[in-house]
Amino acid sequence: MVYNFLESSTDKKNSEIVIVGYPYDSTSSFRSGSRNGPMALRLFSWNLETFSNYQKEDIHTKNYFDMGDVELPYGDIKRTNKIIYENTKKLLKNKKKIISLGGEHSITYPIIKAFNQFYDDFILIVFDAHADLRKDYMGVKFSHACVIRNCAEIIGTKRICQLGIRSFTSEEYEFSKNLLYFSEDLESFNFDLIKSKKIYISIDLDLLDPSNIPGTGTPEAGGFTFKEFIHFLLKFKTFDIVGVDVVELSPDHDPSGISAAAAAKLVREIILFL
Ligand SMILES: [Mn+2]
Repeated sequence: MVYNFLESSTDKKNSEIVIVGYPYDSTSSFRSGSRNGPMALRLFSWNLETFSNYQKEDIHTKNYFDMGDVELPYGDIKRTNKIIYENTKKLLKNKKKIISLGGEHSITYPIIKAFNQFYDDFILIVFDAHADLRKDYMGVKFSHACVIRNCAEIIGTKRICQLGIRSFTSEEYEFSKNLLYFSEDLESFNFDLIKSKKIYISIDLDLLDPSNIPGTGTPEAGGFTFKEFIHFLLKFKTFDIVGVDVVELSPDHDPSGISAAAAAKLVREIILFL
């Protein structure tokens, strides 16, 4: 078994980028398994070149350290939120750029809470098939189905852009009208909305079509290809990206491994634009 992301540095202190796994999947509304996401992603990263065919750069031009997975108490979302929040704060205090690996999407809430203490006006860009704007899911406020609504409580609706969203309730649709941006597609995004802003990017892998990434907890038909998404994502390269998370990889639902392979390739590209 491989325990770190592709050829990552062993020097945490001098690494500008830290990769961290949060293997949490206790509020998954359909099928669980994303607790195994970070390790599967790491394993498949070793199948990649360190040189990016898209950006024509080698990730060894960056210093990136993989601190492994943080141990979390399954079943206790409040305690989990606290641990993720404290860990994120500690990394930010040490001036690290963070790539957080899920686990389910609920991990984004404590991360955003911590980021908001360090960067007061960053924009949250969310790529997802689902709006995740419910007030609660069967009475559970910190469910992964509510994560962006919870983020809005911290940073406000006008600092959130949601792209690629193709699954929501009528209430979520109404609420989405308060956001800075909300769209089912990618290409019509107006980059002027986020001009000169710091950016945090949250990527729920079910944004992609289930034919490209079948290994997610809540697959949703009608998504993007890996190629479409990566080319769009790279348009953010000129922005000041302060942090990224990649969530909802559920490798046990995809014995072929193509989901973990795609997720790993995505993280390689993210290292280069941080
Ligand atoms: Mn989703």
